[in-house]
Amino acid sequence: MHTYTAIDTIAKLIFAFRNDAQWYLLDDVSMYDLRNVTVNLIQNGNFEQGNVSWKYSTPFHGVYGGEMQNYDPYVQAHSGTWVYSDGSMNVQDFLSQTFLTTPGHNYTVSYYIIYQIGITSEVNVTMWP
Ligand SMILES: [Ca+2]
Repeated sequence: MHTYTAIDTIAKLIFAFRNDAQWYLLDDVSMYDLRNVTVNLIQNGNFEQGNVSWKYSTPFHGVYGGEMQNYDPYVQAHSGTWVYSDGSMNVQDFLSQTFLTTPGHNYTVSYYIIYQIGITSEVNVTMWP
């Protein structure tokens, strides 16, 4: 679990994945304003609505990039049946979501990542700005 102090009225949570040649599974992403811990600011954080609310990009055109998956026999969701899986090879690809923030408020992010270690495995979790 990490905390973030907002400096603007909007913020973006960015996941960057690379795994040669294995997979990451991401599920149950949440972002809470510590002054209002009842509202998850991340839409579709459990991926149960499929491919909505999230923005996927693969600017370096890696193969085995990320996608929402449902009932895949090779993946196991942490909640429900949907999960995001990503095996981007040689380069990173990105999954992000933008949400509204209040400057000065502190936010806490949490998520579940399951992975198999490959030759090169890296995941970066970044907040912007
Ligand atoms: Ca799920």
